[in-house]
Amino acid sequence: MKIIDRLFERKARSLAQHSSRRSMLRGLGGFLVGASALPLLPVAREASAQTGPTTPQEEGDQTSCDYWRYCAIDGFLCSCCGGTANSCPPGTEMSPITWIGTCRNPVDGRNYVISYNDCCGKSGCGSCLCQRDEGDRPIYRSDKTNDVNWCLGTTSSTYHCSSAIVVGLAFDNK
Ligand code: ABN
Repeated sequence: MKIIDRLFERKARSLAQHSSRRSMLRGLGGFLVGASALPLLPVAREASAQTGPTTPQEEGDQTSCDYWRYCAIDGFLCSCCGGTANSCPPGTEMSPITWIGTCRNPVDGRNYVISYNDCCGKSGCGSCLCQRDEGDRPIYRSDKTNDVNWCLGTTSSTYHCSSAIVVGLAFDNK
């Protein structure tokens, strides 16, 4: 038993001699700096993006042409055709080619970039035709042109309806 006691005593003394308050503070400082850098990691930024500015507080009737996201739309509202403002009706395919608008959300007063994705693969929905055209530009600015069938890159080029997806906050133009 004495041998074990002596061994522990020697270890404890050695530890006390070779560690100082300063080195302990250095270690603690390093830990705190490391912990504060965690939110900068891509995984943390991705997680906050999912609950961040791309999911604004909003209200309104998505089946009404007056709904704030439709400020630059021209087409049948997918939310009247079995889909939603964010999704295509069953049996149709969302076009990867879009046109872009900037609309003011009345709830928070901020401007958001909206991607208008046509839904394709069925004949024209025929309900809730909505034409608002804010910021619509001729075809030479194709990213801002709404009066075009954007069913490109899809299995079928037949237009059915248009969705309106919030993709992010717009830069302030001051
Ligand atoms: N982008 C909506 C649309 C589709 C077909 C024709 C005109 C407009």
